[in-house]
Amino acid sequence: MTSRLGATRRTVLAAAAVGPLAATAVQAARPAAAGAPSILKPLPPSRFYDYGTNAEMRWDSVDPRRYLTPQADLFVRNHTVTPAIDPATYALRVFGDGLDTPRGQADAVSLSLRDLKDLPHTRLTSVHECTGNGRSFFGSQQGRSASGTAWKLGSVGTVRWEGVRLRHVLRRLGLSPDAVSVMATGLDNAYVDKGVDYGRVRRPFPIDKALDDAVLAWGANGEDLLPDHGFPLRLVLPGWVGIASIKWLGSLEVARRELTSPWNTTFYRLTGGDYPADSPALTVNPVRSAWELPFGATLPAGVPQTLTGRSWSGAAAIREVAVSLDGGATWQRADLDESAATGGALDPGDRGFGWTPWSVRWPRPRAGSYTLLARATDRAGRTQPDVTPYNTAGYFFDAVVRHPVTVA
Ligand SMILES: Nc1nc2c(c(=O)[nH]1)N[C@H]1C(S)=C(S)[C@@H](COP(=O)(O)O)O[C@H]1N2
Ligand SMILES: [Mo]
Repeated sequence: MTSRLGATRRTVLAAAAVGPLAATAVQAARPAAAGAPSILKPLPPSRFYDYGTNAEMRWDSVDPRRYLTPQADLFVRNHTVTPAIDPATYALRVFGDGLDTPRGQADAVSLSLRDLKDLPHTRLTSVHECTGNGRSFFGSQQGRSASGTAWKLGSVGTVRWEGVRLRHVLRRLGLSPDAVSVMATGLDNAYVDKGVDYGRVRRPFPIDKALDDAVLAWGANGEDLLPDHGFPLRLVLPGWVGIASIKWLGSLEVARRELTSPWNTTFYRLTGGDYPADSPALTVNPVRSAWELPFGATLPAGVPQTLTGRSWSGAAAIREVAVSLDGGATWQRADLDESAATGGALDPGDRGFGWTPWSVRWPRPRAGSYTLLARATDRAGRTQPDVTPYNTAGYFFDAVVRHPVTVA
């Protein structure tokens, strides 16, 4: 251990010493050709809804026996286009007055993938989810549509990330006790919307999160990250809104003052509806549930069924899932597969948590139309409501979703 840490220290110090030099060699992502697809991986219609720059996992394509979401099936949310980044010349730049030796952008410490992989490795399983997951139900279930990608419930997955704890990196570089805020910036193109150039996708987060469970991840489920999911390195802020987990991580600024970007001052806040004019930037994801069935699925009459689904929360593991097969007239407890969520699928030392698979028996379904409901409660005591208060951007739809099926 000491020799490894010793080597690491030398590497990082060497990197720091050549900071300005290395910084000039930092690869900007290769700009994508005009008309290039935003998403590079295949999006077969049997497994995805394709929205152009975004793609949603179909819950009816989820294999109930598989706990983690394969990268090939994971939703994609791109503000612009997946960039091509050469891992050999890639470097993460770290700067700011929150380092104990303050550094400007021009003399940022430059860390190669090798430098990062020489630090202690960590694995952490977490639910990865877009803030707008479920947005379409504001319109279809509550009669008031919100603007933005009309996700059903599939902009979510559970991933076992591999990387290094951000706290190891910051401690190794030397962190000022006065540091309060970290800004993560991606290497993808600047985000331009309705003629406004917002610059590169970036979002600040508190130093407490950085020192708690933030991970700089180069791997997912035992593979390198796919280009669409942030290759060669992304930030992961477990349990937080997807936008917090910046892909293609280019730089981290560590500061002694609160940093801001449009992604925490303008976007990703609850506004409109009954919300006050100002509300805090969104952080921890709410509780949600999905059935592993198509909407409008047809089930055979008289044949005993085992229906499956999953529930998840950004704050804690799931404690209980109540399900109704008759539109809410009667409720029962689903059988939770907690071994998968809290033990079985995880390595020792993995402090994270993923979603909780569950199942319910339907012994003798009779012909007719039915509405399936699932309402989860997490171990932090949060329960899915019947109605989610409206907000203009359609974030955090966490109400119980009415899932229609036909038995015939
Ligand atoms: N650099 C960068 N990071 C980003 C984004 C982006 O467009 N650019 N999208 C964010 C959003 S809104 C979400 S929900 C997640 C999606 O991650 P995924 O595409 O790997 O599923 O990445 C976040 N990180
Ligand atoms: Mo998102």
